[in-house]
Amino acid sequence: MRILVLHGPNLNLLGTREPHIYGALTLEAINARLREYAEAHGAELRALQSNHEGALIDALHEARTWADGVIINPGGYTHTSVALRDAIAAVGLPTVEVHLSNIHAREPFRHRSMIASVCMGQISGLGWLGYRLALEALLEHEEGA
Ligand code: CA2
Repeated sequence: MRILVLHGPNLNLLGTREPHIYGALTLEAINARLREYAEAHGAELRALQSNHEGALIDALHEARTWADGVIINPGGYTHTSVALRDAIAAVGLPTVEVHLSNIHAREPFRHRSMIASVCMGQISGLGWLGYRLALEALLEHEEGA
């Protein structure tokens, strides 16, 4: 199974500030843990972080040619991007939305996700573990397919 992990804007700053909200791990450390878990389960993982909406959309389009599933933390685009939502829906790959923080326990503008309804599910508030649980969910989903 091949999985695309997409990290949206500002997530390249992980581990450098706001650890009380987003945890102390860097993005590289999260990707390394995920990759290790994927390999132990016979899956291949490709990770990309971008601060640009179009680059995230291009990566989703390209994933149609090689990926079996997508894990996405769209960062701030979660709450604003119809274009990202359309791309996820158009590509049609099983997709899990992940947030490090609990978006439902934060400011009201974070409570709405534009992409949740086109995803298999949403994991929010469990820190880096959310990514691993998303991976587990995609592996299970593939097995049941
Ligand atoms: O909780 C999450 O994972 C979010 O997707 C993170 C986004 C935020 O806009 C969403 O509402 C929830 C923000 C990412 C910012 O990442 C930073 C990391 C370290 C330092 C500063 C920002």
